[in-house]
Amino acid sequence: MVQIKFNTLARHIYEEERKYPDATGELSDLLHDLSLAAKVISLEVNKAGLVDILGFTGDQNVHGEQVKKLDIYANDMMIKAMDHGGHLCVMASEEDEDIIHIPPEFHIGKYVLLFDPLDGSSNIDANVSIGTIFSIYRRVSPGNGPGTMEDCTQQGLKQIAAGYVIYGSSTLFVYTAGNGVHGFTLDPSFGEFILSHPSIKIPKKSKIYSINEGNYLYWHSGLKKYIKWLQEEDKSTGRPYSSRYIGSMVADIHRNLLYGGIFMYPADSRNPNGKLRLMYECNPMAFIVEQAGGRASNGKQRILEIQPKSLHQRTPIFIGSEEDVLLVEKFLSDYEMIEVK
Ligand code: P6P
Repeated sequence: MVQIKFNTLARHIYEEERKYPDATGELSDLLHDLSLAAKVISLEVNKAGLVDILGFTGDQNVHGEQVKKLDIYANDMMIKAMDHGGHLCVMASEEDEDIIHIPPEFHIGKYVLLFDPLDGSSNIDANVSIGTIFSIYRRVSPGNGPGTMEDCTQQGLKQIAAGYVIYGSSTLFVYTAGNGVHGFTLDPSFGEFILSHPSIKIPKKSKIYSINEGNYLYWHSGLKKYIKWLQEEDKSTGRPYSSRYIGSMVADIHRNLLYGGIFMYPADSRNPNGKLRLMYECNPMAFIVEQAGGRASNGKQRILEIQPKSLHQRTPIFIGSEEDVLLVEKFLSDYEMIEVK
């Protein structure tokens, strides 16, 4: 059993910062502010069953989806926690159609924050693990004024940090700043995130696949063949694989990150670009999984290389253990990607 040195998220972030002589400490402050937002959201998520915060608000988000009260709370908390730190020039959220400007009374910084405040929220009432996903870029628009949509629609390759918080049996903060993937478990007794998963590495090959098989009829023929191949018996390739699908992207990918696995949300005949969002779901998860030694593509192209066309655009995603993603790409070799408008 490897002895993990006792370390807090705050100390880990600053230790990482000191490895870069020209670091200004701004990214460290950003990550620290995000961990604060995570603690506050975790508090509400973990008592949601007690407080009358469950149930629909009756409102709809920008995608016409019913919004749960916790979605709004998490979104508001992220914005309130992040808008005055002086490190951001602009933010964007799954819950807001347009970009979110920094209030004029606060200092404008050089970073950009994109986030899905509460991914998997349709599972809230069932007490299934849900999560916050975040992605950090440097601004590319000129000057020191408010950030722009151009700042919020950069290629995933340009991310300088990304992470997620999973609110489950415990609250875990997992992040990468380009130097490996590290996980921290919240100790609620004294409100600190403690290093619990140093340098996470995803197994190169797995025995787990995650996909909503209810959409089987609408899949490309190559994907149907791949899933049937996974279900055949062949001990030499570890088949049949186990099917594990929670319906909460953060929870499914987190399990696969630790145990190995491939998570798939493909395009299909009803949804030509899939369901999941490129900028604040797929790009950050792709950065994390690649940093852990895995692979993430849309079936044809590396997720991080996709040139975004719009803030809320969707993309098919195949993400996880490298050998598994490479193999599904082979089954999809004759699949024609639908151009994102
Ligand atoms: P489906 C949750 O609503 C979510 O955005 C992701 O967290 C999850 O992976 C996916 O949608 C589940 O979608 O269509 O399988 O219910």
